[in-house]
Amino acid sequence: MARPVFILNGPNLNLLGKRQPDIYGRETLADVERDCRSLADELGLSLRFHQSNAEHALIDWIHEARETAVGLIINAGAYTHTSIAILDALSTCEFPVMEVHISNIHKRDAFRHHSYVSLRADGVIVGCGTQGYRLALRRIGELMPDSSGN
Ligand code: CA2
Repeated sequence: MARPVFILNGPNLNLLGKRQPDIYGRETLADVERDCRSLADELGLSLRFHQSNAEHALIDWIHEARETAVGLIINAGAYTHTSIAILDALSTCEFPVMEVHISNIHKRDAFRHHSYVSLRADGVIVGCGTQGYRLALRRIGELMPDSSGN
């Protein structure tokens, strides 16, 4: 079985497509997962896709990923701006880490401008809507050791 790419989603992202469509769009998290799975098949990658509102659950999945995964994509939600614990967990990972935000956090409240996750992320995609997850997945594909990408 191929080693997977983990896609982790933090607090309130289970509400995607159900509230604030002006900021986060109309796609649900299930739509995002479906589209990522279809792209992963195309790229020959296997996927683990999770969401939790609990910081410790995200940290436990990062620990699992560090033993089993080839890459990780994370939208840590509001924990992005607060969680040194998530940064510490990500800092133990040796594979590519991509950070995704659906909205452009730099166009929003000042407290969203700083990201602890960015201190470890190899790449950051903001403001591209839910397409950002697929862009991040393509980037992880490019960074695979047997890929011809940069
Ligand atoms: O833009 C993003 O992806 C964020 O990570 C989303 C977080 C926010 O705290 C970050 O600053 C930026 C919030 C996730 C809440 O998601 C919802 C989705 C639909 C309806 C309500 C909340």
